[in-house]
Amino acid sequence: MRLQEQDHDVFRVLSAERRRQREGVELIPSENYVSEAVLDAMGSIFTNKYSEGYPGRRYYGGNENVDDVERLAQDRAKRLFGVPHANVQPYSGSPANLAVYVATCQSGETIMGQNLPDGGHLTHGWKVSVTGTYYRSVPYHVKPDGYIDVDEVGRLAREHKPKLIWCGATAYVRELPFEKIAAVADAVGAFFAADIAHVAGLVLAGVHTSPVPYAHIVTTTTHKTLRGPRGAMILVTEKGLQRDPDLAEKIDRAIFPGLQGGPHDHTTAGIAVALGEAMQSGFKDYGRQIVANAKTLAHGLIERGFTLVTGGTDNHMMLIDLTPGGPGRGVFLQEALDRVGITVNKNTIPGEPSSAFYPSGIRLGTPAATTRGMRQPEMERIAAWIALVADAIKDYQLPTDQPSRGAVLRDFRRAIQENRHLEAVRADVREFCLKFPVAGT
Ligand code: DSN
Repeated sequence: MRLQEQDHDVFRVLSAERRRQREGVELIPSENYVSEAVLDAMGSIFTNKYSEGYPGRRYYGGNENVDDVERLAQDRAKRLFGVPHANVQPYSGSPANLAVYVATCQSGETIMGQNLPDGGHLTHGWKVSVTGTYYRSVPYHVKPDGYIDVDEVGRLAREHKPKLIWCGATAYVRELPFEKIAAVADAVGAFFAADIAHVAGLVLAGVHTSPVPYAHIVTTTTHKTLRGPRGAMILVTEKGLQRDPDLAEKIDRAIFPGLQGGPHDHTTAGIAVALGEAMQSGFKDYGRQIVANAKTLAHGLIERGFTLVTGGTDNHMMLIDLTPGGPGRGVFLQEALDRVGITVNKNTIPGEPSSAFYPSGIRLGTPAATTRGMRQPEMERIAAWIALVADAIKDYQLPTDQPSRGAVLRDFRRAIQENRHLEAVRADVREFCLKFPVAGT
């Protein structure tokens, strides 16, 4: 029996999500829309199988087809990125990154990564992640201009002698300085891991530097600019194998049996399909268009009076700094944009004056909109809508005393529901979006 007949409750929610994706503009820079082919693989019977181990070395029978699909994914990853080893089993980015620690460090040893409020990722040593509690984390920062402070990376590395240094970010709008940070890591004898979760698709399209010549290990999720299913990969480079000939084996053992059990074979199949898509010549055009769209959107926002961290973007993403209107206002703009069908996320900005829950920035980007076929003229329209929405809520301020925040937010939520201008924008956004179909919706 199909879902529609069997389970009305789940089907109803799924239908609502289809409508949300179809009728709204997705600007969260870590999200994307997969193809029908990736959806087919993800929804396939590969989900029925257990296959602990690796191709040819499994702990269960009946894995001849899983072996083939996993080898396909590995081979495509190796060819695309130009690396000798790929592990495609991590359930997602966080376990992939954790495996890098397990393979290279002992608990309590020193590691370095970009500070989370400065755009870094939780798993690069932030204090509430196990990567910041099981290891001694020494974070590095961005400079007042928003660019990574490479001099500080060098200073801290010489002082603290880390075992592992990360370069990669979750909210960084400029080219990642792989070569410079690799030089620091090499000088102090640290492993250098590049986390390219956000920019993997841009690397393949040739619009972002590849870390492969510089890093020992590269991790990436597969669902962002790479446009595959939710999953991750760990790549070991030639440089990594020169540093430690057992590094690939250590990474594989860290994933299984170190951290995970059976791989999600339907996801592996989806990753293989997405990597096949990334091998097509059109993928380079896609990557170039993501960046062209981001630059147009950034320009359109700046023209309308917004302040952007670093003053623009080199990649797929931008960060609006809302502090000129008051600290902690990200929540208002995120929710007001949600109201009109434009999805973004509130985010800390470097030097955040408020908090992670009530941050002062908005993070937005173009990978998903670009997949839909939106181009520069559409980015102009989106910038105009964002400005209109921001103007409609400009008088809302986050109270500094926490107890009054609930009341202000309740008033705000009621007001944006009742606002007729926002209702009109919602209708325009819906009509606009229906011209750009989304696979699976
Ligand atoms: N939280 C993800 C992102 O949105 O960038 C990264 O883990």
